[in-house]
Amino acid sequence: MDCIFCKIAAHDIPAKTVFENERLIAFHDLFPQAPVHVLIIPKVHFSTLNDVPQGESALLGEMMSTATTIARELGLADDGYRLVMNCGANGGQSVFHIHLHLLAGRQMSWPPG
Ligand code: DGP
Repeated sequence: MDCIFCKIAAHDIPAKTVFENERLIAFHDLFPQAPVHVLIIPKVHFSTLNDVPQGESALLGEMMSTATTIARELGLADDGYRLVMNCGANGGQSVFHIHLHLLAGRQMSWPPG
């Protein structure tokens, strides 16, 4: 499958990795939208949130809790940060391998664009 994030997960193409275990890998976004912009992805391929079966909900929870761990480790927890997962075309998703955005280092606005 020609998926850029599968290739990053397999270490076939480089990324600035900040966390890795058997199920997840997290790395800096190539086109950062904030001073800190990290992507947390599962190593297994799901194109969108719609494709994640209920039985895999623990994986989504682990992505979220890993984001909080990374935020703490990068010293972002006290000032705050934003976690975003875009789903599908209207959600603004451009890479079709699910990923959680961790954005920090500036004041976020609301509503998002
Ligand atoms: P989204 O629009 O929610 O699908 O976010 C995809 C993000 O992936 C976007 O912020 C840019 C980032 N991205 C795309 N290609 C690469 C890549 O090859 N390496 C890294 N590190 N990030 C990428």
